[in-house]
Amino acid sequence: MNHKFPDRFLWGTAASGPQLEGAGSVGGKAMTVWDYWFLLEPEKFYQKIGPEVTSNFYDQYKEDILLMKDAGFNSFRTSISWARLLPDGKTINEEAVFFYRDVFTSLRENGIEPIVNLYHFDMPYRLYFKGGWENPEVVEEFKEYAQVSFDCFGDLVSRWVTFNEPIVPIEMGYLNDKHLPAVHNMTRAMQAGYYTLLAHVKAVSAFRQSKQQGEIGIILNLTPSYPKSDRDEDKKAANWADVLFNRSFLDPVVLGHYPAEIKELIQNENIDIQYTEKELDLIKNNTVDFLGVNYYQPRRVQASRNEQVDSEKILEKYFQPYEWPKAKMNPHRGWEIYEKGLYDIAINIRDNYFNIPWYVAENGMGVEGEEKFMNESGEVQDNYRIEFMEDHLTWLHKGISEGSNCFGYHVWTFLDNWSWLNEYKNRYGLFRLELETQERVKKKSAYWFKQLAKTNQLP
Ligand code: BGP
Repeated sequence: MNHKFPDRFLWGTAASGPQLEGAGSVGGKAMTVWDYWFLLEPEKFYQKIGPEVTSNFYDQYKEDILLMKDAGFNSFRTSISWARLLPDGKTINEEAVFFYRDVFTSLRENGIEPIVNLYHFDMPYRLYFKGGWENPEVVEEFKEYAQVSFDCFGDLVSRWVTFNEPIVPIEMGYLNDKHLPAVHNMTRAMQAGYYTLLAHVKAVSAFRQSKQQGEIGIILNLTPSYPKSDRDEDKKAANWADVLFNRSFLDPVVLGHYPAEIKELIQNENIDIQYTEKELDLIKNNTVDFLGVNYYQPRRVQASRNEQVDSEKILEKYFQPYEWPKAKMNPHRGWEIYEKGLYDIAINIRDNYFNIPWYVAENGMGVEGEEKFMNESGEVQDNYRIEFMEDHLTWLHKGISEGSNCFGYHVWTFLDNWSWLNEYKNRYGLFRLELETQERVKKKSAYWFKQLAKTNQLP
């Protein structure tokens, strides 16, 4: 079968400011919640490496953009830092404006389209202390930050993104202890989730009102939920997982309203959250132009076994994870690899979300201990990563050939970067980062990707 992709397909790479930039306390940047957490509890970080330096893109972006060009990328989706652009929330940091303008200009000069995201888990520290996404004032501040970004960079950016994976800080910070505030509280989770959505919607509305050129969207991590069996209880459980982890953002941003089950959950559990009808109208009238999708792994779900769960773990009443015996696991990271999930997403968007234009905003393979795959000249022979991309792209291609409106694929990531929970343990890059020297070394997958982008088809 001919695996040719549509004309003008974006072959890109994805990254985020806080994971790539470094310069954590340089260039006028204020602290983010991650800088703060690392200062406070460095022992919580796996390798005790904080976000201060990361991959030093701040100093090396010119060389890095040439590497991207050389690898055949025609698109780069990254994020700008709220704490860098508006360190005190009001005054625009001119150094940040210069830096980002120069990055976007250099990308364009090298034939790479910047897709710019405003928020990638990096809450400014001063706003965290105001209650973060639980405080409606933070929503207003986000709207202003979005407006400043459009004003400063609108001539260089034609695709904007409000949030990356908005559900993740909610799940990890309010139902888990992997992001701050590290609590287990369903009511707070729902409130913070709602205000995150409102912040997104207000940024979209500001974008439309200021008659910006270009388009605006959001990036969601979609995890198709597959039931353990055809039994109704398991199918119902899978639906709950889908509603909570996918549709709680997907439906409002594309369809303009929440799924009915969210109301049911709020009533069942007596969850008291603040909202107004006017805000719901704003949600209805500010849907996105396009969708970015991050896909790594699916969710396998079964009906809950326990009716009685403590209030910290309400969701266990609705569904429980299930280990599918046939799952193919990434032996180097522990996540399931299920390529067909990307096809299922493509068809779901086609059939249930107006076939909205969408692109893969992240897909990639994290590997621990990649040094062992190095050849004599120090080049990582990452055949497993090539196979991973090839298999996912084969299913994506099938989705596109059946009419799904996907316009690009972005691999996570260009260069090994710092990660929230594991720092540099799992390497994802098509280029290796030598931590001690900051040297960038091409991996085998970078050669493969170049060929793919050049021919616009799978080999
Ligand atoms: C996504 C995030 C990225 C990135 C990636 C890999 O959810 O948007 O920021 O980190 O996952 O995950 P990890 O770094 O935890 O292996």
